[in-house]
Amino acid sequence: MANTALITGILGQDGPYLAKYLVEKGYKVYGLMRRYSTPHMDNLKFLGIEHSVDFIEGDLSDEASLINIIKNIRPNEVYNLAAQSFVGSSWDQAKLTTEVNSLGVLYLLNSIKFFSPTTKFYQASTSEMFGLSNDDGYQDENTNFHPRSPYGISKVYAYWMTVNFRESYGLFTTNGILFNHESPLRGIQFVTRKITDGVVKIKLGLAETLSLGNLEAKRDWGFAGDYVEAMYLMMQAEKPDDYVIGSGHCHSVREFVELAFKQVGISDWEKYVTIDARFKRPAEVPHLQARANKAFEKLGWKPKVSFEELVKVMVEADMKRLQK
Ligand code: NAP
Ligand code: F7E
Repeated sequence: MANTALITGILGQDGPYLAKYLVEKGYKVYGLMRRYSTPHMDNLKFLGIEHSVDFIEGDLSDEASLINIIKNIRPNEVYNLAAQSFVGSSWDQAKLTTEVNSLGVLYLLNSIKFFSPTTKFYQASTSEMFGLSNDDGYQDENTNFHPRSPYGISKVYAYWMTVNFRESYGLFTTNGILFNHESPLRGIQFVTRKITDGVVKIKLGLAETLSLGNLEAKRDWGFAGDYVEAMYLMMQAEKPDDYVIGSGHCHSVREFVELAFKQVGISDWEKYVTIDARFKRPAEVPHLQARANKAFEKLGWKPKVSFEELVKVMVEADMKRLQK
């Protein structure tokens, strides 16, 4: 019988990449989505897999909906990708962020514990948990957490709850501590996609300027398609464990902007970029850079798409979309 997987957050960025990856491996994939008046299937359509997923309605803030889903499907694997994932909004919507990102994980873990204890569980943990912690310039599985936003804090709770269900009840639960990963499916609010969309609009004469916040923040950016493979590999490991996933390379927002403009043939980019305090964070995470040696060695995982290729792919995709 085919392996079954439930993916929460199926309509976001990572959900469609993971669904495609698992479908190609022969999995039957269920996708949990909220109730919408009009569901937005664009990301699944972009990858051509909107007909390969069985959709189930549920919400991470509604425990009973999760219990029913786990009880009825009893999937082999649950990938919990659903979240209020935008750091910038988490100060203004701290309660919602906590309910979905922290309590939602507790609800899912309890549903598995009581109704399907052999189900393996993947938690979408994040480099935002490290925040200010940056001992030698890198972060790995031994780095302390010092989150800087309600988002980061909500994910620390979920991280430890995932560890605790493993230690307390012997469940197969694993944390992927993923550093920033992007793609043409990235939400438009996140800085990379905001930049590639804005740069292409300027090139096509559809916009005059691009407003950004802190250009000096540094991130370890990779390609989402590479990172979902790491999620799968963690779930196939003999023993459940927690892994940092990132490229090990770090670039500033400024470098991303410069490269994106260069991609469309604009070198005097400064004259198009304005700084707007509204896009600055009350507390910034200045520098994230992964030391992902554990994943390289134990999972045999390696990222394939470089920073330069990522910028190129994203700019090209926005150009194609906006030229239509
Ligand atoms: P995303 O594009 O924002 O997708 C998140 C998904 O969660 C969306 O489809 C959203 O539904 C869904 N969702 C939100 N609230 C929900 C609720 N109450 N019940 C059910 N579903 C809900 O995020 P992503 O970039 O794919 O990231 C996937 C996961 O990895 C997230 O948990 C994120 O926090 C984490 N993460 C991301 C990165 C990264 O760089 N991308 C790095 C580390 C960790 P709608 O489509 O209706 O909004
Ligand atoms: O910001 C700076 C901003 O919103 C990156 C999520 O997927 O990755 C993501 O969180 C940096 C920050 O991503 C703008 O201050 C400057 O330093 O693209 P972002 P994020 O906050 O790193 C982690 C790993 C996750 O887990 C999250 O779910 O860029 N920045 N100017 C800006 N950021 C935005 N959004 N908009 C600006 O105008």
